[in-house]
Amino acid sequence: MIRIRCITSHVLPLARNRIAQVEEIFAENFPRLASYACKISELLANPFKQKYQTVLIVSETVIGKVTGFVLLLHFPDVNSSFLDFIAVRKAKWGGGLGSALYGAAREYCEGLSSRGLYLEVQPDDPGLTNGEAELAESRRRMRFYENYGARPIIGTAYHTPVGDPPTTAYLLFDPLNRPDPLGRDEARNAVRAILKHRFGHVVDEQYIRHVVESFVDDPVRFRLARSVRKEPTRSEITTGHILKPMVLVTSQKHIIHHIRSRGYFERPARVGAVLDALRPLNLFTQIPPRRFSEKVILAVHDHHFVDFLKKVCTKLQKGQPVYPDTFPIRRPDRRPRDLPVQAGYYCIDSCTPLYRSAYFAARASVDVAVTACEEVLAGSPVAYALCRPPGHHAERKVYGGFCYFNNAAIAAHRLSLEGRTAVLDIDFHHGNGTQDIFYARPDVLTVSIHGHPDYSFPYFSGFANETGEGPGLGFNQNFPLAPNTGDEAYLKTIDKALARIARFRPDFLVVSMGLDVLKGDPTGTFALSADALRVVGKRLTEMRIPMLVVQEGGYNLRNLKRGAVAFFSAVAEGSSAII
Ligand code: Q9C
Ligand code: ZN
Repeated sequence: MIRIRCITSHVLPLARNRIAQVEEIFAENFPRLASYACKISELLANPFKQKYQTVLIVSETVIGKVTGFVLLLHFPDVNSSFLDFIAVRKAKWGGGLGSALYGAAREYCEGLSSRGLYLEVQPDDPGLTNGEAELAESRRRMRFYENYGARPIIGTAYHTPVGDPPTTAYLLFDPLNRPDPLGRDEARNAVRAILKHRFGHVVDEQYIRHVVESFVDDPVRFRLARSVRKEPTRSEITTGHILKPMVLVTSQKHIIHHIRSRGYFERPARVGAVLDALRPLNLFTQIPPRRFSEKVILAVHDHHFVDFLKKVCTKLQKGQPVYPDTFPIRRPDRRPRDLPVQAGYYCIDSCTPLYRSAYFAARASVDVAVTACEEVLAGSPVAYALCRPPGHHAERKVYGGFCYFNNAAIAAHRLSLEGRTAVLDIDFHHGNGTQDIFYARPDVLTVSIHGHPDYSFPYFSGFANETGEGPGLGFNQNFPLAPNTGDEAYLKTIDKALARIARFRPDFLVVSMGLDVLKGDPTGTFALSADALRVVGKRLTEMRIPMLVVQEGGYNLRNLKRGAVAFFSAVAEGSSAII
């Protein structure tokens, strides 16, 4: 099994590791161009410095050994792409790796609606090659590309030798399955851009003009395929391997967690509803969660609290609940000795009972969030942790509001070790847990938009004057909104919240996403339409920050479906801008 991923960062540890491996493969395949290899990192670092955007696509094994790569340049001004390098590890020739990589490159270009993919190939004509072996190799390559529908452009001077020593190349054009003929001016503009911006160091303006003006046929003429057995069909040439840039993580382990008491709206069917609605849209690569140690939880939660949840749940019989009984109102810091009595010490409400399953489900939910978080660190522009149970009401040493461990805060803390991190909480309810965990920290900005606590759970927090404390002062912002808030007022508030976040200049954005903001939620009082969530999704991508979306609430199944569809269709549309 191989995975194909786009490397879009140059700073994150995983990306750096992949780039280093690409440099090795580069040196192995193109020893004469070794100096170019070290430029890859720089090209990725400044994607808009050149007139083209550099995209590095790698194939890797499940343990992260890079087996091959494609370096792709996209020229937005002429909406055309250029295949700069494609190579695989020497030991890995054959086995379809080349096809998987080239297929991925094509898929990427198609995703950009590129007019076509240009590439240079060594001539496959006897007069222009040295010896039989080279000729055979050139023919093999040409056959490979012809099979995808790529053809050499003929009747131009593109192959005019250039460089020191002079080299000759045929220019191929892969129309990416588009049927319309390639117009002369389109081709001229693309070729000018490629020669000027990619090969400007070896060709001068006179050479460029000579080559560009040699394109006279309109439309451009192509050499007939010499070797194609049959026209490839779309299904044959898509690899099916490339990771969609948006990743979704979820698990089945939450299903055991099913509390049937009245008013407990947080039920297993919520996850299935979201998955059923998203599946046909095919927006995500779904990956299974990995198991993470308790350390990730202990980084944000009190160890006595974690121990309490683990011990009390593990000791329960199946079906036997622990409800908080007595609350330490007069002695808030006095932790009772008896484990079940500690529920009153750690829990903020009377509606979140503990069962045996709660701890196990909560751990699995954390695994989902942290797995998705690792994908963001690996360079995914968007990862969606479809968590259940939710987490944002869980404070450092508090559970409640259907939440046990704070999935979003655990992930945000993990991200904050690699870069500036902001959390935007758009669940209907105030994210008191996330606020509490980062309240004194200036390195993680927390912003929450929610039903005003005068009218809504959690009632005791979420007021506008809670702005952080100590070094964290100014790094928490609440936007409480009145009951019946509609699309217009809500979207204005989103803009304010995003302006605050933009001012913080985060490297990562965690979105605690609750679909209980939609009209008709049994726990919320807003009157939002799904279209509002579409706008929210779009605005978020316009921030151009890699984003981890963590599922929080949302209890009306129809709302969960249409809300997720609206939000993620908009995010998918904008995700290519995130890098
Ligand atoms: N019996 C989330 O959306 N309602 N939690 C309390 C009192 C609690 C919602 C009702 C609503 C919690 C993650
Ligand atoms: Zn909620």
